[in-house]
Amino acid sequence: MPFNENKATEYTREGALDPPEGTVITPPSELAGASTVSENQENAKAGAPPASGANPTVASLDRVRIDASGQALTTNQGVPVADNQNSLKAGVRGPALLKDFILREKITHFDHERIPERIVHARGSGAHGFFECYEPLDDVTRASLFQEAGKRTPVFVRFSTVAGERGSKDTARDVRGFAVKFYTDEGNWDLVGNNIPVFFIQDAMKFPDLVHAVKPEPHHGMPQAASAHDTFWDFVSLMPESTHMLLWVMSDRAIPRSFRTMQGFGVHTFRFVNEDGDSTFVKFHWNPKQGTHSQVWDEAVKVSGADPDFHRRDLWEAIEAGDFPEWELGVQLFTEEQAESFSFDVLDATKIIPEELVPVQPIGRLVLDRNPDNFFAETEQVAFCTAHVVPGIDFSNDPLLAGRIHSYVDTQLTRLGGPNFHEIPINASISPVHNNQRDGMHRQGIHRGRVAYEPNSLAGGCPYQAGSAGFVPFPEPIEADEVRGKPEKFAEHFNQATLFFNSQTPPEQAHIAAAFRFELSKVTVPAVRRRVLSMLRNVSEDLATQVAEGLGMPLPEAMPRAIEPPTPEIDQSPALSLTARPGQVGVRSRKVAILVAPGVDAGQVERFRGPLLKAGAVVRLVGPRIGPLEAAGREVLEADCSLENEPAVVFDAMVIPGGTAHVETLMKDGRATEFLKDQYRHCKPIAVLGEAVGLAESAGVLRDDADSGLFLQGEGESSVVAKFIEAVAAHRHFAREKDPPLV
Ligand code: HDD
Repeated sequence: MPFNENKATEYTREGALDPPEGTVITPPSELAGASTVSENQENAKAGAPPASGANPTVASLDRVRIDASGQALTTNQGVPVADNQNSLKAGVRGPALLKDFILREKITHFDHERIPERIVHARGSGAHGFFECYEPLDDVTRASLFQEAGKRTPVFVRFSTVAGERGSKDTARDVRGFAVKFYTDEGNWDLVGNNIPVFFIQDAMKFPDLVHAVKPEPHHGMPQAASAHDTFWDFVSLMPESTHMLLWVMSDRAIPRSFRTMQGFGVHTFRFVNEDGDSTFVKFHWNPKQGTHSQVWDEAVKVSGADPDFHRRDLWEAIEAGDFPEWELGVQLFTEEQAESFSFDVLDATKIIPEELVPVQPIGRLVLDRNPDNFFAETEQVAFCTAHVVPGIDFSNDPLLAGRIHSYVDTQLTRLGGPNFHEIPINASISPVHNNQRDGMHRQGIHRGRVAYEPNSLAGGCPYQAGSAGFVPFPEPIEADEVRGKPEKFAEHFNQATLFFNSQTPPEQAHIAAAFRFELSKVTVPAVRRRVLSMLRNVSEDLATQVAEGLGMPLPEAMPRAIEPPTPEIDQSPALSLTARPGQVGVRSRKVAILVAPGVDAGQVERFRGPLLKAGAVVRLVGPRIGPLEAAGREVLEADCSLENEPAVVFDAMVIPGGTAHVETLMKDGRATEFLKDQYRHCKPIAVLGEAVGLAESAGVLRDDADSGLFLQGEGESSVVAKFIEAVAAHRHFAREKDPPLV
């Protein structure tokens, strides 16, 4: 039984919000014991907490879960506290006494509550789940998680932004981290990736420079969570290897709609190693079943004010609602010989392997089905390290990866306070840990016996070396001189940037140009802007011209190339466009606003609300204020939120029903017009019915036949609902987009 069995009802059970003094709350009766992850999933969907023992990480975390229901307050030493309001004084108006150990313990603990935030990826959100293998992969890897069809391995996943501090906003233009800790039965494997398959730099030697350049400028600490400033663009424009990554970061990939709607990538080339010791190169891809969807820039900017926790909330709410996000893990498998034949180097993290050259094979799925109990204990203390690999998975010689193998373990020493961070419950392996490492700050394990060395005879030689059953590094033959340098193919920086740009749809290309224009318009030094333009000339004349025009600058000479570029294998790869993965979930968990004011046509509200809810959308009635309001037929509706507390940007689509008095009220409320304008500008589906068409006209929202997301009454209501739902599933309707925006 999970120790915190009251968690599921802590917000709802009787008396939870205002317990009378001295109440003892009886825990809910035991859950009928579920024993598999899937039974647990069913439980979770039915609103019940997962049963213990089903998911090994749940069981190991149960040991440390704490539930204070029905318990008296104590000190950290377990001493019951009689009075938690008043410090101990010499007389009620007299001085506080030093011997008040209860006050001192409380304040001292509080004074030390914070730990250093992650140097990068400080802001993030995590969830528990499992990975399920589709088919045995024993021909290529001996990694235990890939040995059986249907085998489930528990995971903890953390998504993050990179540049912003821990308290910054979710919707910054930035790369997103996608880090997965697999608790395999042969140790922990951390696949620490991003939502973009390439990186800014080729060698870890440049990582501190990159991060110093993108972080707030050191003299005044600005800007927060933004790359739109001089030092970032100064650095990257002097590092042409960053060009390809810049194209991705200026694309809509860097402003995802949700963590649930982004891909993930292991970025580097890794190795799979099988039982016979044969190696196959592998690249990892996570593809969301929810589809790949992004925001538009104006929306991302506004969301960061309306709800800085937008992505965190979205992930949390979807999991709480039982709408578990899912990704398919795909691999690109290739040999050394194939790698050599490519026009680029597979050890260069600024390059992808186009899917046309090596297809992505699906090998399993990842499901996130449980929110953490405690943000600090789990999401903050989780320590991902690229050095954490398991038998069957090994590194390549990517020089960026090499630096990472060192950096992640190293950084945890400062962040988590010493070498025993592996014992923090969220980091602990579920397979047994036995070695002769001892002591250090905050050691939890109590090792028995007098032997802490190997070889030994006094402990029968235990723990003994596992030999070939253990991790055996792939014996790559190497004969080389020590040298600081780079292979020849690393010198080509523009071919894949061009491939990426040419593979985007016209709206995506327009967004990339607008993003460069915005970012560079924040750069104050003209020479830096010029240098970026000179880089872009090597990517696309069209892109460079658009950005130069947007900045009011002439086009400079193209940046000299280090080498004559090899002929690329392909010049288009449709998989690189976000539209390649529309997703399979329809409108599930999309947020739809129905604007309501007194006198609204309640029939129209219901005609939309019912089918949308049935299709799995989240529907909110948004009124001038929250609470009850009388609809046209005297029916009372309840507004869940207001134009003030949930502005348009937090919704995916909107409906404005008819009703004379209701429309008159909305016409007089500038926030309603603004709501509609934002939905329109952000290319979201809109249905405007009856008298509300007048509101749309006065807002400048006009019918356009090319616009598949705009319904201005006309088409007969019954078909409008079905078409609107289809339009919500399609997400954005860029045919209406203009730069600058019309509305
Ligand atoms: Fe890194 C965190 C991903 C290059 C050094 N990195 C961090 C996280 C992710 C990535 C997702 C957050 C993990 C979490 O949620 O706790 N990093 C990447 C990717 C890279 C990359 C995909 C390139 C392919 N990183 C990179 C280099 C270095 C680092 C080249 C250093 C040489 N990264 C770190 C770090 C962090 C980190 C300083 C900060 C906090 C942490 O590790 O635990 O060690």
